[in-house]
Amino acid sequence: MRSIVLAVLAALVLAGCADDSGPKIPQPLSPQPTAAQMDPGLSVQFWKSPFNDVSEVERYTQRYAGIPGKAVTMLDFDWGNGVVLDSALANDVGVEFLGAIRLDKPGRYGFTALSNDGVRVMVGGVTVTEDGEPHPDRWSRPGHIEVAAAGWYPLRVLYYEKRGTAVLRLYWQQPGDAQMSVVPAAVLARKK
Ligand SMILES: [Ca+2]
Repeated sequence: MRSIVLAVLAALVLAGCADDSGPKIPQPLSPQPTAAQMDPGLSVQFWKSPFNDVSEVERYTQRYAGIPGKAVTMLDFDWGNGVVLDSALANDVGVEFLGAIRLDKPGRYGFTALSNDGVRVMVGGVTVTEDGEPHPDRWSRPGHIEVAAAGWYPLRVLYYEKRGTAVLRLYWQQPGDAQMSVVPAAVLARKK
């Protein structure tokens, strides 16, 4: 079932009908970091609040200091009814994941997230996909970016869990890929 859904998503991205606002150009990290300047994974901060939209998480990140969590190697989580990461919270928790993603070749990249509840994914300053309202497990509307040069790009993912079950998985489709796949840990890192 999942492979069928992913194939449909891939077709949408390839057809370009998932995003009618034209190519979005992400900005790479400048200067580009060396491997020695990077640690694997993404940094994590939490906020406790009864969020009802991912834009409220955005507002919290700008107004209030978050609670630091343990870094994560990738975004591939199904917490069920349990606690989200090391927040000690199973409900009403917002999360900011910060770091960078390595895009190894120029071209068109598609992104989608399987989430429960809301999610926003930003690559190189571009909001590439978002599904902001509370919802059961579902994929966000796929979006794409046009990458001019290979390298490291800023990655920022906002997420919140309102109540019930919680899921977060980040998928991408690299240039030439036939379908979406989970973004691997090997291309995620953060500055030391
Ligand atoms: Ca939920």
